[in-house]
Amino acid sequence: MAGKPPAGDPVQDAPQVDGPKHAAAGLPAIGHTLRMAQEQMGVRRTALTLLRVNQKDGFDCPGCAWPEPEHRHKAEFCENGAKAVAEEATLRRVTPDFFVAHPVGDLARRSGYWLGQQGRLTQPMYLAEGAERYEPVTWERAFDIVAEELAALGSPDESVFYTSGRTSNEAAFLYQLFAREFGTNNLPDCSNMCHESSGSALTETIGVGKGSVLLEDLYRSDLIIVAGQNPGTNHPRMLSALEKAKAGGAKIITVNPLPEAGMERFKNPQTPRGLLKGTALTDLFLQIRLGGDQALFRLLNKLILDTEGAVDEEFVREHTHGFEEFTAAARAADWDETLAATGLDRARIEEALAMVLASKRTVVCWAMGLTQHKHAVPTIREVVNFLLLRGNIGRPGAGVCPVRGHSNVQGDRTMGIFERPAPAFLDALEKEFGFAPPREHGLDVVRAIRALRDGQAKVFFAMGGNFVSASPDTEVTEAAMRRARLTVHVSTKLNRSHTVTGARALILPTLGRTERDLQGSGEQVVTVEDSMGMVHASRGRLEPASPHLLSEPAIVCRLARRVLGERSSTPWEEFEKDYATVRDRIARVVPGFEDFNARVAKPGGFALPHAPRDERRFPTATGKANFTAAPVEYPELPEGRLLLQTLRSHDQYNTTIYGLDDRYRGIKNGRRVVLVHPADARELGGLAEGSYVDLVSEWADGVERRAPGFRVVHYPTARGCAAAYYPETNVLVPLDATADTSNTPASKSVVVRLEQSATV
Ligand SMILES: Nc1nc2c(c(=O)[nH]1)N[C@H]1C(S)=C(S)[C@@H](COP(=O)(O)OP(=O)(O)OC[C@H]3O[C@@H](n4cnc5c(=O)[nH]c(N)nc54)[C@H](O)[C@@H]3O)O[C@H]1N2
Ligand SMILES: Nc1nc2c(c(=O)[nH]1)N[C@H]1C(S)=C(S)[C@@H](COP(=O)(O)OP(=O)(O)OC[C@H]3O[C@@H](n4cnc5c(=O)[nH]c(N)nc54)[C@H](O)[C@@H]3O)O[C@H]1N2
Ligand SMILES: [Mo]
Repeated sequence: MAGKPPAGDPVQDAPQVDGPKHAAAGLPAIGHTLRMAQEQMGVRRTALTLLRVNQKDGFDCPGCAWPEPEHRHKAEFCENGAKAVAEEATLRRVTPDFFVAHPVGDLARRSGYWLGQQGRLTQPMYLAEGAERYEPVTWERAFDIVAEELAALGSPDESVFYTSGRTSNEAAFLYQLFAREFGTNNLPDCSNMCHESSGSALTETIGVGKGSVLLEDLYRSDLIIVAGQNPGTNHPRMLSALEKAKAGGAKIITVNPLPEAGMERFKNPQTPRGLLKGTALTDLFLQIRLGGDQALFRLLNKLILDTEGAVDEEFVREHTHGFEEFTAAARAADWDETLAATGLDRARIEEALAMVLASKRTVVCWAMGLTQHKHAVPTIREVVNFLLLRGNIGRPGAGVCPVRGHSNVQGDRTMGIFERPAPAFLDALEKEFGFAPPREHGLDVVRAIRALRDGQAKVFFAMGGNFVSASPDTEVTEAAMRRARLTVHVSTKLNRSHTVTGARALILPTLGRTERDLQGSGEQVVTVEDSMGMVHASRGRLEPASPHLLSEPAIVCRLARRVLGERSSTPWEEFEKDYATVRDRIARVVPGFEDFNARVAKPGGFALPHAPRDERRFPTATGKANFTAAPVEYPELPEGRLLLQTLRSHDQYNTTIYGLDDRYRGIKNGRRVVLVHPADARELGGLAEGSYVDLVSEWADGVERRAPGFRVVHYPTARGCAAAYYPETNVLVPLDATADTSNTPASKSVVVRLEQSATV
């Protein structure tokens, strides 16, 4: 079965494998960073740019949403942050000539990696109906085209306004304001595919859909549980925080189907010890089956209830609701069922329990490993039950810590990017801007795809991101996009969404975080909110990639003026000229932003209020923290099948591919790999290491979804659980396979069979 990867992809994908590593960062990370950064930016720009990341007068790292430590006298080294910066600050350019050489049909055959490597977009480009090539267009003409298509709609609800989480608070606030003045709540965002499950579960149980810990809490905790997260790759700076917590005496339990190098040992490149030996981070590794977390936490909860004196009774009495019903459900938890659901052994769970009982201050951190399952919301609710039982919310050193992805995804939601806005938010908008915002709920990502597919939505506008590649069920999503009248992307770099278009399409090139943003009133700063609710300023310094770029706020303001005209009394021109005037409005509309301009001018910014954390007040329907009692669920695995999780390699940022290596997992020079436990490989008919298979997903609708030509890699994953990279595998995730309540695609548990590959 040996062979080569499928033909047709211009990027040579020929994976080589040398086994998982057991430590992250260290000297190799510095070497890799400098090499990648210098390839994109040259030596001088690399030095100048990387020194400004996350400094008090610099720009916010466009990488992840992990917060900055308070004393940032020197740049905290982060390999993947540096790659994100280099990707944006690259000296490569996509000019109009490029589009002459590459008709859109040619671009559609290129890999995402190749598209991204072409460099920064430099001019607005237009693909006319029936045309084969994008052509340069003026900004005025581009806004006219959008206005024309919006005016032709039967209702504002036939338009969709997507947001990816890099957009600043100012741009996001203006964008949602424009969409709502236009008349729709169709504001899906990447959050719908990301932490929506966390938001749903937390809002219901503690009344605030955000994490309840600050960095100091991590440092003070006794026990940190990291479940369903790979910080060594996706939140590298979190490893320094975990190291510091350990130095203060904290223990760490890691819950993951994969042994991830970063959680094993962290070699902090900023300390001499780190460079040599590093710090072992994980004290106890629970190698769980995909989707087994709810069962695990449910059993731990039963065991806590069964232990004399383990429940914080005063907290439960004073601050919670639903304890009786929860207790009844938890007492029914069963060892055998839990062992089957989790694949763990009894001794490990007992060890975990001992650590839980020994801890007075426990934090649970999680990311996509918990949020992207059918039962993600009840799983996260069970984590909340677990913390509530021992009073671990609203106490220093303890709490919930959903670790966000995109650098401002949390802020965008705070600014009103949400298809189901709270009535109080709409009331505040109405009062401030004097128009009646639409009250009906809008479309999330999955519903927007259905609406486009069914011809109910006709204009798709994206503020950043790569909707076509990030969304599930690639073939369905692409066909949906092609049915649109107009697709518009505000982007920094070329990606697949520019090549799979509606009848007409626009690419609107914009400034990145690293770049100077000069407007009528002078140089502008923007603001962002990190994963822990800290708001701070970001100021870019680099010369923009091209003189034709507009900032995201400018694009929204000009579009709003063109589309809304006399209908709107909002001072769009003034907003574009001076973002401080936008912040004045945010201060009046969004709670917690009072005196915004003055507070954000202080180095380090400010913390948004969080009632459960600050005052043990729970703004839920019951006025208390809610215990919940859902039935335990876990994925079923039919004979001869595997559960596939779709995850990130070390060399990518979502759909942006930086390179073809996944260093910590020992994979080089290729992405079409599937990680399979050697015993599963044997049982599935002897899938040899290095053989090639097609991944075929099986779903209730009977449609065959196939991703061809993946190299089998024998890997120490949990039994029955395979792993392969996203977005190559999004073709396998059925559009209707989503989490209950949050509607997030269940991209971490896809039932697949492996077939010998016919394409190689
Ligand atoms: N360099 C880099 N940084 C990034 C990103 C990037 O692509 N590249 N993306 C950003 C974004 S938007 C996000 S949302 C975050 C994503 O950050 P992560 O959530 O860390 O990203 P994934 O690669 O999806 O990894 C999921 C992890 O959960 C584990 N896992 C999967 N299923 C289960 C399960 O059922 N139970 C348990 N316990 N574990 C499970 C996987 O083995 C893996 O370790 O990172 C952000 N930061
Ligand atoms: N199968 C599977 N699917 C997934 C996931 C998974 O784990 N598995 N993860 C999901 C998650 S967690 C997320 S968050 C989504 C990500 O979904 P998106 O956020 O839509 O995707 P990205 O790949 O982050 O978007 C990259 C593009 O953003 C543009 N961009 C970069 N910076 C800027 C900027 O400053 N301004 C503007 N306007 N544009 C910019 C560039 O053009 C770049 O090509 O994918 C989801 N899809
Ligand atoms: Mo995300």
